[in-house]
Amino acid sequence: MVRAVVPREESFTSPLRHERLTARLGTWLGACFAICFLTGLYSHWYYLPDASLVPPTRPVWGYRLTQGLHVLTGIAAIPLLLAKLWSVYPKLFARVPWRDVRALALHSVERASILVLVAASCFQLVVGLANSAQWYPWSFSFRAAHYAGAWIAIGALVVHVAVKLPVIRRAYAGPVDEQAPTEAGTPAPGPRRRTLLRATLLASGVAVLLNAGQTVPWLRRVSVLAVRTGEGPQGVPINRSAAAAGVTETAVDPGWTLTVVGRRGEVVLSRDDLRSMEQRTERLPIACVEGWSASGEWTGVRLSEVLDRADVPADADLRVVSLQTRGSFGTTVLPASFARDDLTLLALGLAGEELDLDHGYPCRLIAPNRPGVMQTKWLTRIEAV
Ligand SMILES: Nc1nc2c(c(=O)[nH]1)N[C@H]1C(S)=C(S)[C@@H](COP(=O)(O)O)O[C@H]1N2
Ligand SMILES: [Mo]
Repeated sequence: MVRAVVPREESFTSPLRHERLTARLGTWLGACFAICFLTGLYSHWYYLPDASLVPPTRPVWGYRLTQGLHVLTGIAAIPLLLAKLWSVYPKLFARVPWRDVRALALHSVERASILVLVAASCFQLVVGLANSAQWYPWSFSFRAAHYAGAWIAIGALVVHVAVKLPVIRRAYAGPVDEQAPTEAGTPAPGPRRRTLLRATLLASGVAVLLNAGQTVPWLRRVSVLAVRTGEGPQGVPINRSAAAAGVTETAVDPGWTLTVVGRRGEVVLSRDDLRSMEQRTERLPIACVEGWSASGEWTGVRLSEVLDRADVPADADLRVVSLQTRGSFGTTVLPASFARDDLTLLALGLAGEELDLDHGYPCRLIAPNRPGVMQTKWLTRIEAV
């Protein structure tokens, strides 16, 4: 008989499971989700087509910080979410009030909203983690799906907190462990809820430490789980290599030129032309949307000086085109405020050396406070849009 095998909510008797624990786990999880959501929105800003609302170019490490926080709070959320699901899963077996239509309706709405919350949260964390590992076992657009998932998760979270507010208040009215003695007059044996709460927070902290080295240089040696160690030619990791982008021949062609299209036709610059202009060195980070970041000493020409040579209007946004023949990110749009920033370079060198082929030789874009994915390598053409 089914009844004999399917447990009931009351079948789960661990005294660790309690709204006092669930509420506290929920607070930490909610904080992680809030930071993830806000930093994710910030990142999304860079992809908006609206030219009137352009992200700022300062601080230069802004995107590095927000993207690092985004990925690390997402990682911290995983142990918290697992512990929280463990603390409430007996509710899956709660009795359904079949006979009372009103109660049944309420029950169903509540269940459906929790299903949406749990599904969206799991989806966001799994897909986000896979993306930070550069693993795309799906065919949908990561960015579109992760963005839609974020609104669903955060919307369901707000509803959830509103619905549970009375429970949350009650849960916080006292400490996580009641001091109530058992029948025998002694505290219940076994671990206490406080211990479980601390262990979960510790697990989150360790998970963060094991990954943070991909963006915090002095944690590199601790972060054995980090997908990017921070190693790479000239002290910066490589995202897509020249071979993967299909530029190994075109990029080293001695006849390479950069074409800059301005108001009165185009200006064609060789590498020697660029070399003969004033060379500047700026320390700017590459902050990849996958969560790793690294700072580099880039040397090259100020982009605005090149644009002036070609008579490009000061308020023009630019289309920046690379030699790349395969895959995405070969072309990006650079807003005028970034193009005209004094720190924005057409880099020819990195760490005092000629730019490595995999870092974008012969010439790459590097701008302050900009997602790594938009720091286009192996440039061939720049034009006003
Ligand atoms: N043409 C081109 N430029 C590109 C890419 C690319 O795939 N093609 N990848 C971008 C991404 S996702 C990042 S994070 C940075 C990484 O630069 P690096 O490999 O020099 O560290 O380059 C960006 N520039
Ligand atoms: Mo990236």
